[in-house]
Amino acid sequence: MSEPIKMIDGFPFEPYSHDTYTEEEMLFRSKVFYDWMNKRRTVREFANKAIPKEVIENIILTASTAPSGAHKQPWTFCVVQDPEIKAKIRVAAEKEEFESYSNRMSKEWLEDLKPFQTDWKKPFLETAPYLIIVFKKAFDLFPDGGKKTNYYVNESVGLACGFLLAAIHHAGLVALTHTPSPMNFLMRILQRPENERPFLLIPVGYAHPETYVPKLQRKSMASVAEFY
Ligand code: IYR
Repeated sequence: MSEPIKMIDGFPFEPYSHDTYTEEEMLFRSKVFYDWMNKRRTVREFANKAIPKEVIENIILTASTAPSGAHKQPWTFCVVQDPEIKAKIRVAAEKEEFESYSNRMSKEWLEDLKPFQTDWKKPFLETAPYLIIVFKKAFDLFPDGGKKTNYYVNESVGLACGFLLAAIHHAGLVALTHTPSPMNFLMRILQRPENERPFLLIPVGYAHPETYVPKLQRKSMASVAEFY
């Protein structure tokens, strides 16, 4: 049966329905979801184990359900599985990261990163079975060469990345939100069009079986929220 469409000012609208819950169910569901999301951690060591491509596709479809300015969905998710391209990305990223850790980052910044024990070496760019490189589209490009500006691009792509990380966690996989800086080399290696800029590089895979993550404390309710 087709959806009853209502035209408003010449534009089609469809009925919206969604699941609702009793207060008791909401309390339970919100707590279970929080406990489960609270288990997500950034992981830097990956098992060299394959993942079906369809899982990655579902994760990307989930990310692409994020809200965006005027529903322009100003993002491209580039999925790299090819070992040769991964190797190229690693070489270029390590070159920039070596420079950043040696000269570009402040003493305070390096001090703040010590608990995470990061450095310029990025082996995960080759061990993770997939690299998802998220590009933001400042404007849309049309085949006739026309351009149209997008809106709230950083907010939109940031939201999509949040959805992406939640979907990765939901699939039982792990990810790293990696920001080699500067990351223009990704445009060159992946030959992206002129309207795209790299936003985040997200290796995805299974966690290495002997993974340790920094012991972190998340901020309390009182320090992250104000109720008026
Ligand atoms: N981009 C560098 C440095 C780095 C910066 C921050 I802020 C982090 O939270 C982690 C790393 C790197 O990826 O190593």
